[in-house]
Amino acid sequence: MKFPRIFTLSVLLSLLAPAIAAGGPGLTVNAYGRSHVSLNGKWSAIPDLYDQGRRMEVYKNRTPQGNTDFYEYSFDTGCLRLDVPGDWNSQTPELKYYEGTVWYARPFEARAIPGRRSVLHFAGVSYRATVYLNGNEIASHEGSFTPFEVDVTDFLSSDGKNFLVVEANNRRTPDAIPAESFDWWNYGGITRDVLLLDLPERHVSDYTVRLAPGTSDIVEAEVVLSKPEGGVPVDVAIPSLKSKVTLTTDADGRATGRFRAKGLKLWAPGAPVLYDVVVASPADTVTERIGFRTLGVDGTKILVNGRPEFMRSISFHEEIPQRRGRACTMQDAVQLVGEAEALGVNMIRTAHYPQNEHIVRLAEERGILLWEEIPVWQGISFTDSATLAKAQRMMTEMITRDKNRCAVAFWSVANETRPSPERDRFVKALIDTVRALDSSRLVTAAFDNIGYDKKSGTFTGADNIPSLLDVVAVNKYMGWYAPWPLDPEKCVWDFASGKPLLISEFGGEALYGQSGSEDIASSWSEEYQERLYRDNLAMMSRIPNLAGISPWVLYDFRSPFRFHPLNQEGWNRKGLVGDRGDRKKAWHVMHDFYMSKKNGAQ
Ligand code: GCB
Repeated sequence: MKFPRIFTLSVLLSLLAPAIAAGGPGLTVNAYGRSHVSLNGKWSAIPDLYDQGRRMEVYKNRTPQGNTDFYEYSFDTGCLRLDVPGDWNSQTPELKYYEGTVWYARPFEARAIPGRRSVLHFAGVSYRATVYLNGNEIASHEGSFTPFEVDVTDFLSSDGKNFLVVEANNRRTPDAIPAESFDWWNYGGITRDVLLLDLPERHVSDYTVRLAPGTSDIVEAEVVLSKPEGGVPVDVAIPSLKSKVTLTTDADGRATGRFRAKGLKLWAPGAPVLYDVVVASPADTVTERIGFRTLGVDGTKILVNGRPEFMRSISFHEEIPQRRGRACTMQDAVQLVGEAEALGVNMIRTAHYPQNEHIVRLAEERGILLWEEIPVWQGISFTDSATLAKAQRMMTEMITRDKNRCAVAFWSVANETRPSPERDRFVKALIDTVRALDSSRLVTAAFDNIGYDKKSGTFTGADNIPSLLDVVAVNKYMGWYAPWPLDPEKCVWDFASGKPLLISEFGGEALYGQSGSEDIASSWSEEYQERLYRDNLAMMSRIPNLAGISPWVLYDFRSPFRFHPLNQEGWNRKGLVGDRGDRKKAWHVMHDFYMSKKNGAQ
């Protein structure tokens, strides 16, 4: 829910209590495609270790008026300045390990314009955000990796001079998602773009445009207007194909329909085709590049456009290792997606959370499929109904943001969660949420409770969730966390049989440039990692329902509990590429394997 877009003054005054900004219908779909000004750039910042800023009302940004007046803060003189988008950890040494509150502030110019709405769009703030405009608390949001918005039209000052404050807090808590411990850096701050959208009062707030099930040139569209108003004509068109339909809204301001797009070429991995799709109501026109493809499962195969596609995947975190900071710009996306592409992938697992839209859109432009997930990572509070509601909201925000991205093939609901009645209930509820929101994609989850069963002589595991999924994924660290119980060439797998199985993680650590024995894990050598890759690929070739592979991980990444003083120094070294961008020996093993798969090897 966000602020209703029309306020009378009295309603406004009674609503000076904060709104909870959330996703779902409250998000403007395709925010980057709307008329907007960027509020990126240098922001003033005050770290607030003891959380005293609220008591001191720093968000009011007062300046002393008389001789006896003083305030113990200022966003002006000598204030810390931080780049937005950007994490605070990498911008100043004092904040490298900081977990707490930082007050961000900046002025901007904007006036309310009759007939238009001004909407603040935050692409991502880590982890909790409270937003204040001109001294009023106007919104709050929890979750680092999904966007939120607030309509600020009625809060803009009449002289056009506005002061925006964001209280960002990244303290880890047991009820959060992810919870208190996770294997990546807890970057804090306004880590993604901030946009001020300029929308017509009656605008197109949401649309879904995709292929109708079972067809290859029938496009189905659902459009929602910002006001519940019936009888409004809405056009959906693909001008380059000269195809168009005019729909009419129902009383809720919603219109649905289909049209034939003759000559439509499908988007496919490695052969991306995107069309300018125009959605127009009498008051608003929005254009977005959209691709069309079909997805399905046939037994143990994953089908894209009706053809089996083996997933040659890689995972990465939203991190630029060389900068020791969060990836946040299109240039960063070019680096990450480009390095994935060089490996020969047709899919990226964006681990372990929805990554920024630059990454998602670039992957789609380059013809790379995507797996997206929310950070339900290991130790979530499965017994807490508020945590479940949070996960469902994050899922809704992610799907709302990316439902028109044909590159997204998989929504993943959980990573390495251990079976229990509470966990089963939680994950099942999330699966139901995903299916209710989007029936057009494959639902998956990654499991690590698979082991070698001596009695049956197979790798197997018991879990209630896989039967609810379209595609089952397994993280398995043979040769690293688990010793080989038998020769890799002799391993037999029996898990999720009859369904497509992805190995969604495997790997081991190596320090770039370190040579040592290929037989000794504690050599942390490139040779050991290289051998581990060869052994794992040999094992995987014997998994009957294998539908794809996603090694862990593209780049070494920062993780506070990777303590080894010589080999890790705060880095998880499972990267195929080191923290300075050097490709390790195992990179070549994977690259050769993907090239041979690409060229048709079974
Ligand atoms: C996993 C997790 C991943 C970790 C990885 C590791 O299973 O899913 O987030 O980073 O193992 O390196 O241990």
